[in-house]
Amino acid sequence: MAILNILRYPDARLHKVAKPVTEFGERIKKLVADMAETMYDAPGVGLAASQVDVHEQLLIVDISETKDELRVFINPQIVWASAEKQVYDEGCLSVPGIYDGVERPAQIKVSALDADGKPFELSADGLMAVCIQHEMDHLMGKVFVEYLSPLKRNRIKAKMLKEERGMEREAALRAAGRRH
Ligand code: K1U
Ligand code: ZN
Repeated sequence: MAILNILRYPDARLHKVAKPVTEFGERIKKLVADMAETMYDAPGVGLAASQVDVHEQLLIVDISETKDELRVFINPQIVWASAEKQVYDEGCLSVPGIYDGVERPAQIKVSALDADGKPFELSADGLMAVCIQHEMDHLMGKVFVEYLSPLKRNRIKAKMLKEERGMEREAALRAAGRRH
């Protein structure tokens, strides 16, 4: 298994639209295992393949306290969504440190394939419903900050770019230190 690099907003690759998975086998099993290790290490409660620069329709979720209830959704589709909405303070491993309210349907029914390519349906509410919808947005190239006002989004973008420059400076200093 391996810990994968999580793309950080505003990386343009986060806006790519994922393609359906068409072949099931060892490559998908390894991707799921690597994504799970990456999500638990972060830590997070969900992760979409798009966030690790794999633009295929695969997402994982584990909202359990014990971190032993991993769910895999491949080629997911929302087949029903409630008229009732809920607002949840969402976070994102691609936008670390930022949490803000997003309104979404409170209950959903999703159809998807599991890691073996077997179809299933799941009804979800609460955090599970939030998380699945958030991860499905990633597969469509959408990051949750796009639900926020342009003012908030631009502030977040500026903060993330400043942090990125800081990380690049630190990496350059470390590399220079290794040369001397
Ligand atoms: O980046 C992601 O898509 C994962 C994201 C999922 C999510 C969480 C909350 C609302 C909507 C979507 C995260 O996991 S952010 C981190 C987080 O919420 C968390 C981390 C540790 C323990 C519990 C939650
Ligand atoms: Zn996210």
